[in-house]
Amino acid sequence: MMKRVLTTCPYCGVGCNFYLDVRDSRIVGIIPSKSNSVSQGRLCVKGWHAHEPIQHPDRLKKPLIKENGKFKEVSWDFALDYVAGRLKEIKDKYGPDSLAVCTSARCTNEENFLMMKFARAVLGTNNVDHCARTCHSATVSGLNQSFGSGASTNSYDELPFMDCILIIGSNPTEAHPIAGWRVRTAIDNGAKIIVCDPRKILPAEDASVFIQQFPGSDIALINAMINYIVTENLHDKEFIQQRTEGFNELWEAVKDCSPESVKDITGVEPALIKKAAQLYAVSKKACIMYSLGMTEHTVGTDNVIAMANLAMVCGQVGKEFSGIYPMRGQNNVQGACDIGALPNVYSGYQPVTDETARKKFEKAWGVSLPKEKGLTLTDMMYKAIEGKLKCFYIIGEDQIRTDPNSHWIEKALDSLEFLVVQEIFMSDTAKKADVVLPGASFAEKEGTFTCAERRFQRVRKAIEPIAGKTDGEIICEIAKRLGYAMEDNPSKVCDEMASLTPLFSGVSFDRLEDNGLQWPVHSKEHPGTPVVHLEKFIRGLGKLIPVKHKPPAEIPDGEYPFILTTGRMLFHYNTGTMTRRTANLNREYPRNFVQINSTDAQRLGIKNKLRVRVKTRRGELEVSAEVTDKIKAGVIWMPFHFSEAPTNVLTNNAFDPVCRIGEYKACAARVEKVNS
Ligand SMILES: Nc1nc2c(c(=O)[nH]1)N[C@H]1C(S)=C(S)[C@@H](COP(=O)(O)OP(=O)(O)OC[C@H]3O[C@@H](n4cnc5c(=O)[nH]c(N)nc54)[C@H](O)[C@@H]3O)O[C@H]1N2
Ligand SMILES: Nc1nc2c(c(=O)[nH]1)N[C@H]1C(S)=C(S)[C@@H](COP(=O)(O)OP(=O)(O)OC[C@H]3O[C@@H](n4cnc5c(=O)[nH]c(N)nc54)[C@H](O)[C@@H]3O)O[C@H]1N2
Ligand code: SF4
Ligand SMILES: [Mo]
Repeated sequence: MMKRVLTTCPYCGVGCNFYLDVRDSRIVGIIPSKSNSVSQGRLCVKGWHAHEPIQHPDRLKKPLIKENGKFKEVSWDFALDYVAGRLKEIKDKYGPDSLAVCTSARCTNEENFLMMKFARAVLGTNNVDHCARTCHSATVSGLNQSFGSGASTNSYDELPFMDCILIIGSNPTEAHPIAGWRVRTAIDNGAKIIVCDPRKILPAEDASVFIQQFPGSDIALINAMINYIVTENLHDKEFIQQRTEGFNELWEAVKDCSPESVKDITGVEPALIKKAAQLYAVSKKACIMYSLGMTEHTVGTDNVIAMANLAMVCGQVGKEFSGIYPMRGQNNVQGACDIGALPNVYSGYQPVTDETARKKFEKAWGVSLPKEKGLTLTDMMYKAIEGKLKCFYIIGEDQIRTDPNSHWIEKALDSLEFLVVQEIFMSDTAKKADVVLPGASFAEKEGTFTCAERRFQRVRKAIEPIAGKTDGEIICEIAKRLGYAMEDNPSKVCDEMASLTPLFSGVSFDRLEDNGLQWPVHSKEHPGTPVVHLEKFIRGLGKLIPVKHKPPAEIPDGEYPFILTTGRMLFHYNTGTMTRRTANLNREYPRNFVQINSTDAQRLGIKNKLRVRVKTRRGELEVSAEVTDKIKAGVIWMPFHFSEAPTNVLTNNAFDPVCRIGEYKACAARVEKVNS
């Protein structure tokens, strides 16, 4: 039997669509969708190979329970009874807030909704969070303060028509390739590109201005741009007057921040900052694309606010062909936030502390709900170490490999009384669990993902769940054993989400058949919203908020003289549980490495491809060196996709005080030659 099933890519937040080619219950290939508005017949190399890991022999197929340190296969009934029993026991003994859940941005909206409902209505806690904490939580907290909404303001299809694209802390060619293709088209159409990145990423080759600043100096850089723009009278006075508040306070904070004054902090020539500022300010159609280079800092929230200030001062937001594109990472991280897999909000960002919102959910779910905000993922780890958090139920996230400072995370997980991990592969975090429940991949379920341009798109089932159940069904079965019935049909869960969420009350499966829908979707007739903040910002007036440069939590010194920054590469995806099991992808980059500038390498006697030791105050690793001029002198860079040489033993678990994101993008490190 042959069939082709249209679905959405399980990797990055761009949201490309393709057909899974199924023959006799085996998925044998991928065919891009030409009619999908996001991908328009294109896919990147990961998308083209997305079918390979699905039926890999390493897939988890049976529930596992640990006995005397070893996993034993058990039946579904046994495992689910056991999990439900332990959850109840811990809740009765220590209270509901001794439990926490982590949902998965790799799973569907419907599964995330079920999991946040499970935490709140069944366990009775708001302790629910997911990997957005490590990723774009600064976007949500920053843009929310500036605009009243933390999502992308505009759509991908505007990118090719921009006159100017400011790319800062984002590597679209590798991390969001089909958005990167639109940037390429813009360049071909004559757009001017400004790249601000400690590394010479591909778009920098074609940039009109390439600014290679030190990691962690972005507020100084942006404030200097604003200073120059206002000093040269290039700001949009009408926009500032009519659409924003707080200009005087902002000016007070940036008036002494000239491009010359920030040279030592940023390591950038003032003339380059001026050129970039002028280009962005005077271009008719200009936008900002940013990502983790801005968010993963102890000043992540302030970094995002600084960018929003820049856009508003120049009037480059609130209209078509402008705006701010936070390049959301995971396939469904936008959605996991939107449906309320966060400790402070229900779906559609309705605060749990808002009496009216809470009453609405209590009525719909027939239970009383917790009134206080729950713990962020970051704080769950602290509470585990303090002995206050006893139990953690994690779906599709590998904290040991992906949270900063792995040794500390291991200590936190070891402090728990009970850890459940629902996974498709035996991740390092799953190895620590008391119970491992085998989940189902994107190809085994119905549902929706929401991509980085706020677009709901369908995910469709091509084969039966390999381990017998979808992630959503597993949650519902545990809920049932705890005495609470939840609807598990994905289309009906979507309807329930819509009925409780004004932001996307018009969304239902039947309306997503063609190209999905971009929220806000206020009613069944509403066509969706490609550009937000058009006449006014969601919060009313846009808020200009003064922010000032603060150095990263750890700065270089004699012992640790380099700034280590980390990130991703085209061929691998996060922990690599899937891309490392994809032959053609793993062939390209089978092992970890560190990029180091050639002058630094020469000084230390380090040669290309030879082994070096990278050390920080938290750990050390041996990897090979990639000697290159693409990285700024004084800075080193590592990817984090390799569990055999796990980069996060090095990174710093210092956090942004507002959004609690970790500082993956700047810590102090040393590099030594390994004599062998
Ligand atoms: N191929 C691939 N694609 C992915 C992923 C993947 O693992 N692999 N992961 C997905 C996920 S979860 C996410 S969140 C996105 C992330 O997408 P991106 O944020 O674009 O990816 P990163 O490589 O983490 O970082 C982007 C850039 O920030 C720069 N940078 C480092 N420090 C600083 C700094 O202090 N300031 C500035 N301005 N720039 C800095 C880096 O040099 C890098 O070029 O990608 C998604 N797409
Ligand atoms: N050093 C460093 N570390 C970082 C970052 C960085 O820039 N530098 N970036 C951070 C960012 S932005 C992110 S988003 C995190 C990502 O961190 P994670 O979310 O931990 O990484 P992933 O590899 O995307 O996948 C999580 C797990 O989900 C499983 N999975 C996939 N699909 C499904 C499914 O359908 N069901 C179930 N049950 N499981 C599934 C995979 O097997 C994998 O083990 O990493 C963070 N860590
Ligand atoms: S760009 Fe992102 S969504 Fe598109 S095929 Fe590549 S990984 Fe998948
Ligand atoms: Mo991410």
